[in-house]
Amino acid sequence: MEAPQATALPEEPALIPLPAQVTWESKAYVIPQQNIVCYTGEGKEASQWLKALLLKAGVSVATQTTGDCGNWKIVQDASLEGTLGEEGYQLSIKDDGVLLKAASKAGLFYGIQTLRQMFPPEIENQQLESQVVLRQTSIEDQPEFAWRGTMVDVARSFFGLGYLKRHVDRMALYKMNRLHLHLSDDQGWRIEIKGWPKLTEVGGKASVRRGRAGFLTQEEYKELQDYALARNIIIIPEIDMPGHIYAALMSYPELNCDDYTNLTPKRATPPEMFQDYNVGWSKFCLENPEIYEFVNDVIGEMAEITKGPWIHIGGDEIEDPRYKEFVVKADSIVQTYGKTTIGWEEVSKAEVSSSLISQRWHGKVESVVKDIKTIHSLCSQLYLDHANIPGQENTNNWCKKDGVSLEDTYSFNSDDPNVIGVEAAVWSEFVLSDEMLDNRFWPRAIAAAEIGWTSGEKRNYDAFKQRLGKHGDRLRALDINFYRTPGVDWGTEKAVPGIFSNFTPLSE
Ligand code: TNX
Repeated sequence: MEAPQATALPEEPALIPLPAQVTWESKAYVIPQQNIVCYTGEGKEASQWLKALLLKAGVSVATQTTGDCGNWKIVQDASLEGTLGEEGYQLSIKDDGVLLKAASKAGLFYGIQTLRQMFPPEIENQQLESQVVLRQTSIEDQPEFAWRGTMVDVARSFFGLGYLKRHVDRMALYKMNRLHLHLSDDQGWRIEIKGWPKLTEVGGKASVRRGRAGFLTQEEYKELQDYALARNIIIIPEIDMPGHIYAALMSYPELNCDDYTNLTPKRATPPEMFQDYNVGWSKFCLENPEIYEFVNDVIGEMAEITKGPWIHIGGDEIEDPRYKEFVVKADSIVQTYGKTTIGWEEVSKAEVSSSLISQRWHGKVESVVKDIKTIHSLCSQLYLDHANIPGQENTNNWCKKDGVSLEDTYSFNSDDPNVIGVEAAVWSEFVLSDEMLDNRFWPRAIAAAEIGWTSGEKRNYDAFKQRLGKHGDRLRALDINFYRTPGVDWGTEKAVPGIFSNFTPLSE
């Protein structure tokens, strides 16, 4: 018989993504009133994240750098990369406290996100009043894939700095690390380009029907990027070219051919806005060499303000005899600015550089470049603009008529060594408010986070649903208007004041 415990044993926390290895002990660790956090190496930021978490638990915390001293120890040691990888961590909770180790700041950050999920969900929006009791454990964890992303289409309907920062926070909780912003399309232009100011003066005022217009200034973009980097998330800017470009063609009519022969059919002509949903009808005047000045300037400015190594050039859904020539040139311009190109899978029809990363969305293109690296965004699993359940209003359904279910997202499996990871995309033709975007991403983005992090043999959909349900209170505390997937026990609903206040239903 076990000795009676002074403190009730907390149940095993429902961690998402599921760690590579975890052992739960039948013992508790009660967080004391006085805490000391010690850190080594580059552990300073981690110690600050941890301090913030502990302060919300209502206890007092001091941080110090001198090694092996407190009840919370954070160890950053680059030599752990061999065992833990770049983003992995080791976390142990024992009688004498908590030890977190990683090779990098990223690994430490993830160890802290794991701890965060062990705290009561109220920690997300209020100061705790009762003592926090953790379950003793030892965890060794690292991601399956380096690329665990989401994409937000801010072009059709705009989502600004405030929403994007919240989105970054939510991604970080689930250990996602890439945020791809679809910054331009036929319906709008969303990033300030100083050399071409009309892009935002004109294109920034446009949007899809009933959508929001607007744009990020370069200052806002940088602010978002720093906010994301502090949470181990790299921003990937996409300027979609040579098609999906009407917002630029509207702002600078000289980028069109004479008589607008590059617009076929002429769904709109400058200076008229395009507010519809059609794709594949606009492109640069590809025989006009001046378009390359534009491409060079825009990529140059984006490269200058982007800290991450990638620039996405789009490249989807366009037919033109000069398409391949364009893609090869755009790829080489990106490289001139010291960045690596990403493009939608169509770009791999051209002889692009071997460093280019192809983002697969329909999976039909056979790449001419051997062993091209790919991001898996297959629409049947990861296009979250599709319905959560059959018949959901205001969703796309061209890829899968019945929508993309939570299980569809979860069912990803790949043994292709060229796949570097996964990315869940929300296109915003019909996603016109923050609440609607929340509904499309969550909880399916959590399934995307787990397929990106946890290896295939450890995943089980039923077990995932069980853990996911236990996140209901946390998602509510975070004010996320998540879709209450049937078949998941989301716990008791609590009214969150004001949450639906600016919801505008779409029926006409
Ligand atoms: C295809 S995926 C598109 C987008 C649309 C989306 C709607 C891709 C590269 N292009 O322009 O918004 O379908 O699901």
